[in-house]
Amino acid sequence: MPEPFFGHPAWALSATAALLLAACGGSDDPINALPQLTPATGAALSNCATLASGFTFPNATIASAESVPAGTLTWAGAPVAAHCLVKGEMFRRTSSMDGTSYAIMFEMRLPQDWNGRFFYQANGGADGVVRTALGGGGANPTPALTQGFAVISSDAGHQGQNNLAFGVDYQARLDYGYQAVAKLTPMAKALIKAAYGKNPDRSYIGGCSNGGRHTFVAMTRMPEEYDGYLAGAPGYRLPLAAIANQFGAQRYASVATDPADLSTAFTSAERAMVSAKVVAKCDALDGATDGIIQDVNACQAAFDFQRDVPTCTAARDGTCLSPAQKTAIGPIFSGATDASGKVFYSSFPFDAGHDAADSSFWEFFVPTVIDPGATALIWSTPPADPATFDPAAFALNTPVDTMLAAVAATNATYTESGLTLMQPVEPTRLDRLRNRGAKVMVYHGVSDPIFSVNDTTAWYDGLQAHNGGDASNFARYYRVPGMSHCGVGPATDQFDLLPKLVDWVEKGQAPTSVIAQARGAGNALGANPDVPAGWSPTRTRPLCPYPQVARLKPGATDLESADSFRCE
Ligand SMILES: [Ca+2]
Repeated sequence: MPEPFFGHPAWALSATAALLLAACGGSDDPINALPQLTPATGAALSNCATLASGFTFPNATIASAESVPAGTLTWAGAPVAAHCLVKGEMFRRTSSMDGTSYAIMFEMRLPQDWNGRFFYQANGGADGVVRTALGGGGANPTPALTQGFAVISSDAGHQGQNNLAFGVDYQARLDYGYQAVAKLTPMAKALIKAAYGKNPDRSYIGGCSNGGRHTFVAMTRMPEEYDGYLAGAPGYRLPLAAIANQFGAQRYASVATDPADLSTAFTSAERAMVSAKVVAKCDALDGATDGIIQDVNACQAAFDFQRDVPTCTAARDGTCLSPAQKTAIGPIFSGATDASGKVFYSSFPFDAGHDAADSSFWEFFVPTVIDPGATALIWSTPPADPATFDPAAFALNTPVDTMLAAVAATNATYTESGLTLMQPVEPTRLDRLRNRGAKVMVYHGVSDPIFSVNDTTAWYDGLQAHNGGDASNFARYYRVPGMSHCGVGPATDQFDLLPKLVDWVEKGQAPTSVIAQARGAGNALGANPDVPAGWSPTRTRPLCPYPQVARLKPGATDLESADSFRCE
């Protein structure tokens, strides 16, 4: 069973987890030319079993190393290539704070036919699970392992997907925040050298959601360790996003007809109705009436939530929103605010995917079950007591200013705040990474209900500004209209940016548009339930490097093909 959205299920409880330019920049300009890194060259694995006993690294213990024949695992119905599976752990210890035994558990999958590259699979959610080290990512048709990468995956230093109580242990907080990646990276490179006789020629890190956050953190804390950074839906300000989501829960609670079910505040039918109104207003702005809103910015200017969504004059019936609903829900889109009225996280754009298959999970379940535990147990100083913690009561009754203060606080024990240990350090200042020839690619779904694409756009705008108005010679950013969190939504959500990133890093071939495909009926990775019935199941679209927008070519008529569109 593949894990098609590994940014996704880690946040999810198991029951719901099943859901989930083109300016060439400085390269033509000798004054501003960036160094060109050399391509990786492959090698063959000499021996697998000896890695169990023959490899040593400080603070690391190898538990097992065993050969995995081709086809033992499959991805999208295709066999995963023969490889060596190494399992181990680093920094085993017993916490003096909660008495728990902690370690950074990991697995590495080392392909028999190696391409000379290392891929750090940064996982989603609150980590806590060693997910299969395939380097799948999003709805990627070919996992990194099958592409020939040596791949590592870890639990980031604590066990239990739904166990947020690890946050009481300060070291476990730090490992989750940024230290697990820093500790595992040199070990992984050394293990690769032991397996193949040389270090990886090129190293990459990527993931979606919290995996995108790990990637952003590595961009700023480890600019020398990785040559390519591939971040999806980066929750790079995860604590603020989680508090914003609890702000949303408080607003929803004010209009929920069933206090035990926040989705009664903004039902599936109502969310679909809002998206239909957005589509009616914005779809054609890109030249194609095709259910996809490519011109995100023009849409935000054209669509007015208060004006363009019908206001109920009688009982709610799914075709309108009551005045009280509009009052409650409007600020969730315009951006959660603190007591002073300041937006502390981000606005969310209006788009076609507000009723995506995962939207109810993120909007109504996560903010009362997962966000509060993360806020109070992992990021707050001091943490709440896990034994008596009531997530829903915390989320619905705690003023957001209290939460914001707690995640920014420190004391003698928790000497780094939740914000500090989770967030990248000055993420718009990537000079060290840039100047050594490393590259960055980022993607984000416009309908993402948990981490706002607008927050990522604000990051990229800041990066552009820091680089004289154009960062495209080392960092490119792709918005995916209609896509929800790391996948699904009425979108072309299947694409593979990793080979594009490799070509950029190692050959200097900067990516332009990237072809994405819908996962309609019959897709090998499983159908996306949000693909509209009127679409070809294999509809394609170009993803355009921001700020470009895909527009219908003059005279083009085939709305199912990327060939009909161009990035402008
Ligand atoms: Ca359109």
